[in-house]
Amino acid sequence: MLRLAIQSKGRLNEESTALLREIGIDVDDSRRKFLAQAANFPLELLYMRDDDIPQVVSNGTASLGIVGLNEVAERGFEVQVVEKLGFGACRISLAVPKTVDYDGPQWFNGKRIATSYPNILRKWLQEQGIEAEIEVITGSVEIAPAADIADAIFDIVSSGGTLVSNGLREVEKIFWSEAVLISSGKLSDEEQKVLDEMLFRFESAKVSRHKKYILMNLPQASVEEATRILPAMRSPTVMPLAAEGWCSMHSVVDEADLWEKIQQLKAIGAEGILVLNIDKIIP
Ligand code: PRT
Ligand code: ZN
Repeated sequence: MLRLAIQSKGRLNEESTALLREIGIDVDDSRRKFLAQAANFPLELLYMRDDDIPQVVSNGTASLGIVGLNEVAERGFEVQVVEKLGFGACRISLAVPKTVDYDGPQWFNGKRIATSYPNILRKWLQEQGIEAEIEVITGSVEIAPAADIADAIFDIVSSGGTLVSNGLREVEKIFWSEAVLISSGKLSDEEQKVLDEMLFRFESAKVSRHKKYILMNLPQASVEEATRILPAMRSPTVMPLAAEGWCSMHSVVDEADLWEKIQQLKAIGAEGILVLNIDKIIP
């Protein structure tokens, strides 16, 4: 049985459980127990605050965890980052009141900076040779300058809206984060097998995301051109139609290119184009 620690509530909780569901692991978090077992996979879920996840993984209480890379870097516990999960993207930045005449990192010399990420900040200040005072606060860091607790802040930014609404300006982007799967690095052979199966499924989920299945009727004479437009995984499937000189072509296309490809296909005579969602692709 493999134990995976995930955030019990907060920004990463929903997407962590959605990702597990996407790879076919049934998680029932309706009762929000501290510890819950997946119905159809040898996985046990440990629900906790994100701050504690790096520690429980490093000490082996859980073999795996899903947490922001920011927490991994800040806490400093020894864990392995197994996989980037592609959600929870954010950065940790230095921001100053928008009225400040900011002239580069040296501005921070002698200033007070409020943050919940003192370790990441300290490291950056040292690298830059800046002497500043770090004020550790755990919530509502963005109000620190207005409350005269600090001259600047070092906090998580995603859209930037929170900074703007607090009269702050992002001046240095220092650390980039997203949700990651971490491991204690001390898995038994059996646990490793379960992890390998999860990674295989993650890969399939990643490949299937933003892909569409496309099929159309095509004049036989346009097959070569259409194959250039739709390269597919190996090569598109072409099947004859009852109508002479026509065939049906099936392929997979990136959602981002979909409309451009459809235009190109129509231009070479494609008709009756169907676009379908893909549930899974097993490469
Ligand atoms: O209770 P628990 O300790 O588990 O949760 P928490 O309150 O510590 O964390 P939570 O749920 O807020 O965030 C969990 C993780 O989500 C973080 O550690 C990051 O890895 C990631 N993440 C992604 C974010 C954001 N985006 C984010 N925007 N975490 C926080 N924010 C906050 C930020 O602190 C600031 O207040 O959102 C505000 C900024 O957002 P914008 O969009 O206005 O720039
Ligand atoms: Zn937290």
